[in-house]
Amino acid sequence: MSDPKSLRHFMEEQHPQDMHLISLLMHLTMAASELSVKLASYPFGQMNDVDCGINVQGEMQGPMDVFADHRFMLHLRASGSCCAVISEEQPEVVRMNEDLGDTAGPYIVALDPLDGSSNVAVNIPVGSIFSIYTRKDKDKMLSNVDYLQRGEEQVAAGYFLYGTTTIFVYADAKGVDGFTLDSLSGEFLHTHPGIRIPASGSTYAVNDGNYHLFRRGTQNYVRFCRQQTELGDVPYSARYTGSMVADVHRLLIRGGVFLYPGTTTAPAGKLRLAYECNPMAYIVEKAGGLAITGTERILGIEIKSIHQRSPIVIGSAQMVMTAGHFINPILPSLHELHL
Ligand code: AHM
Ligand code: MG
Repeated sequence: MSDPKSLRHFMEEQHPQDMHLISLLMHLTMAASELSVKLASYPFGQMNDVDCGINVQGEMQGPMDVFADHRFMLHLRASGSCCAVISEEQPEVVRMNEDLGDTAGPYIVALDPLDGSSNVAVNIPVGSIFSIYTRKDKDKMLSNVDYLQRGEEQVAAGYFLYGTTTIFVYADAKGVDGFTLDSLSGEFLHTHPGIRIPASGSTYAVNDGNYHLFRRGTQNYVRFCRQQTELGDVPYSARYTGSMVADVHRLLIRGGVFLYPGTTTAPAGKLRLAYECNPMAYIVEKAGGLAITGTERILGIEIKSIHQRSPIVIGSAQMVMTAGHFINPILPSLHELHL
């Protein structure tokens, strides 16, 4: 078997005309490599919940959140390919060169620099998630028309998973591919070509502690997952890490479903549309899966604000449809959802 090709080689073959996209990805991977080194040497037992401030969602920022946001911002600026960034850690859109009339690059990036960061202190995998959009009109000043694009308008999306190895999963119109960081060469190598999600799986991931806050349909689905068959088998195992990237990566490779539903106290759930739900939905759908709110397809949602939240059910298409029918008995068919 020949040696796996590098990410740069892969991108130059796939998108030979798009130097901006290649530059953007190379800079995103540089930030992720730095983050993986920093995470691996993070002082054991030191809490990431040393208070560094509160972000716009009212959540505490730890040192690693701040570091991750800083490194991604720095590299996105250096790429020269990105005119604006939406980050979980920034209250407003960051325009890369507003003073010069927003001339930096054609792409807009939505970013969760360090997802699941409360897991850092207990050595559980965390991740980074991003979406890439094209600005609508390079001759006009940037505006909400550029920032608030529906998920189906993404040109690419990806995540980095800092686990036993650092993995990069990248999706665009051509499909979904996985790359593993080779710590000797510092390169991301093409180790998972053409990822396709299994149509079904044997795990479900949900924060069961919220069960009593779920609506009736969601509770019924969770009970369905827990129940025994007539033969006494238990068809599903529960798997939930508190890091969406780790949970979604598992289901992308092995099949399964992940839910972060709305609750009676938080009807829109917890996860943010722009930089958590939309990129994950894009990746999973490009791999043959599905992502819905419970009532509609995530990628079709009209987005009204950059930090908007959305409920999500994502994973193997059959399992998502089953969950969807518990949550909303009149859910359209798979075919209609994709229209
Ligand atoms: P974060 O971006 O502040 O880290 O929050 C997102 C994370 C997801 O990775 C994960 O699925 C979810 O929050 C877990 O939330 P909970 O602890 O409520 O189950
Ligand atoms: Mg997050």
